[in-house]
Amino acid sequence: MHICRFKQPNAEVRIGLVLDQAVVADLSAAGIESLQSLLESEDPVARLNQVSPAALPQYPLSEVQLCPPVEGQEVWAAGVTYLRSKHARMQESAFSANAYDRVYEAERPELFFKSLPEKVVPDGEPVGIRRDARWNVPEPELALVLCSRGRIVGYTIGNDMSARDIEGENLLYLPQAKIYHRSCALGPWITLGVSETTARQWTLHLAVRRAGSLVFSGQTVAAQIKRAFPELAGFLFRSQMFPRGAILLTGTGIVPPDDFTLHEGDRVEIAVSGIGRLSNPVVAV
Ligand code: DO4
Ligand code: MG
Repeated sequence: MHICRFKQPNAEVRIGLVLDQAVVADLSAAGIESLQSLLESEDPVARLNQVSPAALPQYPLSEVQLCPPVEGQEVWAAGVTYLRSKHARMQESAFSANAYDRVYEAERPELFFKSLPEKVVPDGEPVGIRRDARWNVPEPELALVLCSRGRIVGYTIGNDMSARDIEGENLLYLPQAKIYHRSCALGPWITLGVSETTARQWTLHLAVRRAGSLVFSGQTVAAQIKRAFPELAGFLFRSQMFPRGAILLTGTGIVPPDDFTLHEGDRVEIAVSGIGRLSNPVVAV
């Protein structure tokens, strides 16, 4: 079951149920006016099962604009959760190699703030590469959708855009490497009613196209994430409040070679088998 935020030209944002990845049914006609009211309910899937999509106004997805699948949620990210990411980071930075090694093994995960909700880039809109960085990469990540009680209520696709030269120069530069204009994309929608066991079987696939040609592709499976999802969510909610819920990216396991950097005009496509595809062009910011 996929739910989205969408807009028609000159209209308000609505919540939609995505049918066959082709049509969106407007849930406002069923009294569902916000993501938060749905995601905070005791059982969002049961609530949606009471709705008859045939009775709702429906629009082809190609005729609506998808909005980021967040309302008031802060976006956070976990790092160094895949062995691949630990190895890549240790190579990237002699300065910080020890820190990456330690955090992969430690009880406490690496968690960092990624984006305010209003800054999130939706499917189709440009993600940014920093003009003051030489080495810019996408990070395709499975994202947990958490309600205010810290429960995992759904999944979406995240792109944790990163400036790896800035990150590698000094760990204290991490916020500049990770948090800048257009550095976080989420979408295209939220997938509900899936267990962790099922989500861990999903494959993540990254393709980067330049002038129509494929310049990088890679894939991984969510089962490679070292930590259980409730463990990551549990640490995020320790001594912290998220009254509007939160999104938590679970880290990257697809790392392009060290001589690869994104260019303005590239297109980044991230497909997660159980969710769909998040596709964004790249602009310099
Ligand atoms: O500190 C490095 C960030 C790591 C990260 O974002 C990832 O592994 O996905
Ligand atoms: Mg990341």
